[in-house]
Amino acid sequence: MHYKLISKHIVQAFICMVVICHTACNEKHNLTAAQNLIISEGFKNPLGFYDNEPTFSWKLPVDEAITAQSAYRIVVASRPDLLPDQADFWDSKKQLTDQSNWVKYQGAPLNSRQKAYWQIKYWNQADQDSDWSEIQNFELGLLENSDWQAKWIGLNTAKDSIRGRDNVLIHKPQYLRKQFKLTNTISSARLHITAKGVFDVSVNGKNVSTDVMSPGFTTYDKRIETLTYDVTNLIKTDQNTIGVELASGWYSGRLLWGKTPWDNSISPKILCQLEINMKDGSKEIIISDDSWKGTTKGPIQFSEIYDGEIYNANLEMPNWTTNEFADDKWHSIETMNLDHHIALEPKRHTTVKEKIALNPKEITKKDDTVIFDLKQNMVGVPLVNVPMKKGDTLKIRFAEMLSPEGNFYTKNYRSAKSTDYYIAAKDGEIEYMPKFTFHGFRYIELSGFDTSKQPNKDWVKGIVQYSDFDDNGTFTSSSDKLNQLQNNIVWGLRGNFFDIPTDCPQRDERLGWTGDAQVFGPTSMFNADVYKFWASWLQSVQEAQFENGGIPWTVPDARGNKIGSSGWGDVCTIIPWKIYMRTGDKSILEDNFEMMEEWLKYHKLKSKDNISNMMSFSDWLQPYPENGDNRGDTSLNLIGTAFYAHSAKLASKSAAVLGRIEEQKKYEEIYKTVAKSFENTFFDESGKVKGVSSTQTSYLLALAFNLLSEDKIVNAKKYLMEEISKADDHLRTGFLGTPLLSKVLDETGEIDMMYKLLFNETYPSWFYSINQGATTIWERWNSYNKEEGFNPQNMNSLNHYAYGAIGEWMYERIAGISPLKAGYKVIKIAPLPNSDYLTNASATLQTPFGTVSNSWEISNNQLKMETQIPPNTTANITVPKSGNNDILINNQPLKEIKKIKLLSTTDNYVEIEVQPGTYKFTAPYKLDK
Ligand code: RAM
Repeated sequence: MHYKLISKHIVQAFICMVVICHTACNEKHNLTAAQNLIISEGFKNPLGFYDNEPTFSWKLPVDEAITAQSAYRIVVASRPDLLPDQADFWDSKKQLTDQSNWVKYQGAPLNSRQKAYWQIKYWNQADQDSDWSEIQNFELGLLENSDWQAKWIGLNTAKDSIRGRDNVLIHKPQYLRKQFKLTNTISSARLHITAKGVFDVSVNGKNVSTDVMSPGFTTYDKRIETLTYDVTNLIKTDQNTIGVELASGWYSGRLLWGKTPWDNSISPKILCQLEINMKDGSKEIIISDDSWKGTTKGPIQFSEIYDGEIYNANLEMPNWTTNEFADDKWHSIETMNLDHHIALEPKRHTTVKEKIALNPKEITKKDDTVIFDLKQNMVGVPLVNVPMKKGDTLKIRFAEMLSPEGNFYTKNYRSAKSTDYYIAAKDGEIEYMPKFTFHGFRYIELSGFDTSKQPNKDWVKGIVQYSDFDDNGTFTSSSDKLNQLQNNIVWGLRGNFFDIPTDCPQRDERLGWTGDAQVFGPTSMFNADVYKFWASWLQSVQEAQFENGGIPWTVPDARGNKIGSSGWGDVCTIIPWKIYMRTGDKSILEDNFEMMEEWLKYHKLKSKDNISNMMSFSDWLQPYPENGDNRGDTSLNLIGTAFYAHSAKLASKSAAVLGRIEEQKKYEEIYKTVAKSFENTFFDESGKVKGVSSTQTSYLLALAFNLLSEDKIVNAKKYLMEEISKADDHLRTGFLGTPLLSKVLDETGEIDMMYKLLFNETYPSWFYSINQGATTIWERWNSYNKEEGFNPQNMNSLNHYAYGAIGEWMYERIAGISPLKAGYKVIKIAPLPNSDYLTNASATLQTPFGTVSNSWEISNNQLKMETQIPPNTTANITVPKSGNNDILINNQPLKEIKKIKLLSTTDNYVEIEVQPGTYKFTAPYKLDK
């Protein structure tokens, strides 16, 4: 009986299994759908998109069954229900290729306002297909000036404005509004808007977006960016009101030098076009025209980028962006036609947003003022919630640092007043956040609050604002100071990616200095998803280029002197090339190739017999300059000639990628000729600098840019080491030399020296500023020290990202992740551990194919390393080790693993080629000391 029961159960279970297997085995299982779908330089479902020929990219899921892609199919349609099989815009059909990024749209032409839906599927290495991805979309903005019926409108604030510092007109911020009635039922509504100035727009009392300081800072004489918002839910069938706040921003505000190619004396203006589709198929359009009204008698009485904001709550106009407001006392506005030579184009990258909120960590009361310490230097605005008495003025000051005596250090703001004021209309707690200004600060000082109340930390927050991109990588190690350096690099990035890459965010400057961008750009690409940010700014660089090929010092150009600087203008070859290497997207080279060629003409123009005499800021802020000059000791001619050759080399490499054989040859020839002249002019037979000062940077340029013949290289390396030794094993490099140090010392095998320089605690070094309390990268190696206080020069920014350029080496060589082929199609994992300084380090990086990570740890004479390689790539991994013992991979001796290809091995490392997956290595490893 008992047996019978058991066997009955067995039989039942067996039948069940057969049934399950029958259904399951007959059901075809697709691979998991592709993920992280983006278009062009990293946009997810954008609205008001700029590009009607976008590219498509996706990532394959991490799954053992998926090592590579063998084919894809992309479908694009005008309606989601047409996907996948009736795609009316484009069906790529099954394409046999492993390309999973930057696939160009090749369908029907797409026009302004068009919304398109798309999805993809892929086939893996075994030709198994995946599910279709989720449906994505993009909607184009207004691509042509002719799409605009609106006019530029605004009050003539120039008329009654006062002239401020630098004789600049200080325009009063203005408030513009328009009321209108709709009678039909609304299906969808889009608000297209921009400004000559900066704006904030509301519809029926609701803020349309959380964007900050839109439309941002472009070459306004060539291009003004426009924004598109979905306002379907804000518009009603009946009365509606649009209200726009408008201030000078960068357009007609005070910019250092102020000699802009656009007319910065005009009163700020907006351009606004509300397009409404009705359910019955009809359309209505509301435009900015002479029917709008305006006033300057609103609460924001003053707003300026450098100087701050004045907000008078007594002048608040309740409900002014709603229908419940009478604007009969408001003025009629002026209109201006569109300028045909200035392109109106949808914004090419993401707007600035409020990204992080920092709470004060410490609070100090001094008489009737109180100082809040956020413990982090940052960029953005304060959000204050403070008790006040009616009629009192709250004064909000900022500082990046306090003097050792606890005093506010504002000298480095130079003429930027960087102060906000709030005038209270009643007793009680006020809430205020300035709108059209931003500040660089760690400390906030308040005065003018209700002193009967006890200040507390909740009174303020630091609202961190920067262009809205995501983080892209992480780096961490066993050294607290190195981690602090990483933190400072990241915060330098957050602080200076405010719509454009700026040199500094706090003083009367905040400009798109091209040299700084060239130096820091490569590192930024590890820490943040900034492809679109750079692509957009590079477009501005193209637009700002002079007719003779020169590139202004800052982009947009605020100087107007038509002079280019070597090492600065070379941003136009260096950044596109670096972006190409990190992304594998050829279009960045295509888009910028002509600019590179023009810039090379300028190099030629500024050279005689291939030796450059171009103006240059040179090795800016090199420490201990012999002549006391900010430009350091390295010869301007040597620098210019080195960059001439280097830019020619990069143009040649770019041409090769683009399949432009003629140009490739042409620029390779220029590189060779200029390099020869460089070598003959500046280096003697032994490879020693001749005729000009011998500096670390002279050798670094020669070696990093490969400008010497083989026989001289060995000696030049020796002389470089002598220079370093003369400097007591310290760096003596400024903006141009510093990013090359790690590259050259690495290639020369002087890893120990590079670690030494990086871990030096004394001036000049990265840790020096950290030892003095830095929470961001400083402009100078010695902007401040605890004994002597602040550097006496007033050009002394405490948030200047240039020296953060070391971050690239930290990711690539300390943690060990770099691209062997453009876009990380082939990944190189090759960390350089040095147990004198570190026992572990790790990094993760979002590459176009997915997450790559590497972490290593040394303990008990073993090195353990864990590496993650995403699908559709391969990797060459160098595992460091000591001695001739074998390494273990996932606990198995390497020899026994057939799937892994051994490339080379010595007593110091094993180099293998691997497929996607996660690998754990264990290697014998003797400590360095
Ligand atoms: C300073 C800027 C910038 C640098 C130029 C040469 O004014 O801050 O960092 O590139 O000078």
